Amino acid sequence: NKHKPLLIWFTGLSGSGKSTIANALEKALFEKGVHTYLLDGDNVRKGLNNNLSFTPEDRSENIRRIGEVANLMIDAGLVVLASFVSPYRDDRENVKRIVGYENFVEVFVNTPIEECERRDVKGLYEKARTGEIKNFTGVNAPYETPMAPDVEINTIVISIEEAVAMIMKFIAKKI
Ligand code: GGZ
Repeated sequence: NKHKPLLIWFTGLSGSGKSTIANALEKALFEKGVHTYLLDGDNVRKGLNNNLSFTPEDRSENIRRIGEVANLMIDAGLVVLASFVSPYRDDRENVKRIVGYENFVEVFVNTPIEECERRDVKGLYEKARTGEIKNFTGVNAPYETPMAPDVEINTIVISIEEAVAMIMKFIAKKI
């Protein structure tokens, strides 16, 4: 099955649903015979970027390296999905420049922080509130919302299936 390479970049708060949607999208793409690779905290921050923390500088370096890795994967012809908080506009813009504007799709998973905190899947918001975790995005570190995302998803009102369909529709003409 022939298709063009692409980077689908998911940005949003911890617990917003980025990885859940990215995983569901990857499955849908696989079923269409598209070759994908999903980059996320689990496979990047534990390996390549295991020397990086959550200071603004380290987050920028985290995102820069992910952009460069995604660019190599694009060279290899893959449709790359990347799921990272990526709270800084400049860092996301830098990734876009690295892979080329035509190869970049930005998906903003815009779930309100109240909902992310209510879910608190990993108990991290609780730890951030008590001060056990410093620099936690949305609590004591900033999140700069995308100005013009290609797709925007609020998981309070949009199901995973609907989110996948929205992204599929947007990328159909690109891959
Ligand atoms: C934000 C943090 C932090 C801090 C640990 N701030 O819900 P999660 O657990 O699985 O997703 C979050 C993940 C964020 O890593 P990223 O590489 O995506 O961040 S960035 O793009 O900003 O570099 C969360 C966990 O790691 N986590 N500490 N202080 N999220």
